Amino acid sequence: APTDPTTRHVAVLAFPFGTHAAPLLTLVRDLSAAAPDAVFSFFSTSRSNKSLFSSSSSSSEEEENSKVVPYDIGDGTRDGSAAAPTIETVDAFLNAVTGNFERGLVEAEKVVGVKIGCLVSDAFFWFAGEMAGERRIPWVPLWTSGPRSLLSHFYTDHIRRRFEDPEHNKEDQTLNFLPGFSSFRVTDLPLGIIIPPGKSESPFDIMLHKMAQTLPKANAVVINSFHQIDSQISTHLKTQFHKFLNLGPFTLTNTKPNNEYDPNNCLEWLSRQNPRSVVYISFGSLVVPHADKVAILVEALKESGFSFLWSYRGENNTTLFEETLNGKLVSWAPQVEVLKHPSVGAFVTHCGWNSILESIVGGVPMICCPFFGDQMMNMRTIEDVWGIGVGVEGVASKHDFLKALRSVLVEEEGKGMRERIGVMKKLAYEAVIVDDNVVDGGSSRRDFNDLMEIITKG
Ligand code: U2F
Repeated sequence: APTDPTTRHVAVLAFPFGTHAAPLLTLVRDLSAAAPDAVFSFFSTSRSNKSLFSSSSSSSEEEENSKVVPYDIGDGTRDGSAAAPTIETVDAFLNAVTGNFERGLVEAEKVVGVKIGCLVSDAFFWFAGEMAGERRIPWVPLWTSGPRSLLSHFYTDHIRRRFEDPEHNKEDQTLNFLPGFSSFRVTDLPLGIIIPPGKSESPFDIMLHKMAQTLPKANAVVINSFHQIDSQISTHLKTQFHKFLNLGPFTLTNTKPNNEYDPNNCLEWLSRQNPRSVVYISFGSLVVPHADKVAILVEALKESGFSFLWSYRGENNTTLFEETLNGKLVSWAPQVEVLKHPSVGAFVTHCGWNSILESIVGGVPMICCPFFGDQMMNMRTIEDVWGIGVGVEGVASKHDFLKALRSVLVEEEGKGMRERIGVMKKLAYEAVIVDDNVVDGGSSRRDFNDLMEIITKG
């Protein structure tokens, strides 16, 4: 079928590490489906593009007609071979990235033959705001974590001033001066907001700090979330930015099916387990838990008798997982579907934002083991604000894990968590309703239409 003639060109700048580029691509595909006359030039590293564009479930014909076109840009290493992200590979990428993106935009304009009219980027890329400013086109940054961590980054300067005051520091470690944060403490803040005494800001910290200062200039700050998940925080952010648009959960708005790639037959295995009897374990795409932590969790699982499905990244230490354990160890699981499966009763997670949303959509309470970044704050939100999980922090013992497993899967507490997460699940589904009788559908649909106005104006 002939495709619509291209009259608009949107450039998209992805952060190629962790689960950042995938939700950005989901958003861009949804935008593309709604704007058939636009071409979206999608910039990421070749490693990131390869995994994103090959794992898509589209047919080759669809791919051919697709108006989302990947462009590879250098990752800051000489041969483009940066492996697993470390502080060094991320810094090398950041050092090279602005020049690489600039050259990429010029190339894409030549290829498409239409000037870029809008810049969509990962929110980390504050400099995309400047690039858009120079071109006098709209800038739309996507924040890939939750609204609370965004709000705390936004107040970086304010928070630093507070905690630099030695009196305040001594007596009061709470964040009660931020709206909706009275039960949060300074130790819950995402990394990079407070710089420990004697240390200086890393390139990553500087990027986050500049992001906080630049986001108010964006035409709209968008997020993979829904307003009702934390309406007080969302409402406050709406007063700070030109527009703050909740567009998710993306696993529900997605115009393409979610990744159901299941090479290890996890879903079939789950279908042979009892309802709500399985513990699903995953620490996301970056975290490799220390072998001691793995051993402790294995011990707790053994003693508890619960069966488990573990998407395992780490040393190949299968001797830990003896045959006596009723569990399945895989290198990849179709997580979105796993969390919707009735056999799954608890999710042991590092508290990455995508995992949290997927757990809410599945209605599965969480056992939280945060490692870095926004994960401490996400854990505190799950435990204290939403009451849909329990935290197992720091140097956890077998006893701590056992207690957490029992509280979610056996005790009365778990029942309350399931009820509360059930309410959130319902709100998530309501946010994405498309109802022909209701003019704009649910809140995330309305916000999406708002975003379309910005994209198609450019
Ligand atoms: C960084 O998070 P991660 O990439 O480590 O973790 P998540 O945000 O939880 O995303 C993991 C995604 O990978 C999918 C899973 C999630 O969508 O469904 N997945 C899967 O499908 N199968 C598997 O076997 C394992 C994973 C960062 F570390 C966090 O702190 C941030 O919150 C996050 C978002 O900015 O990015």
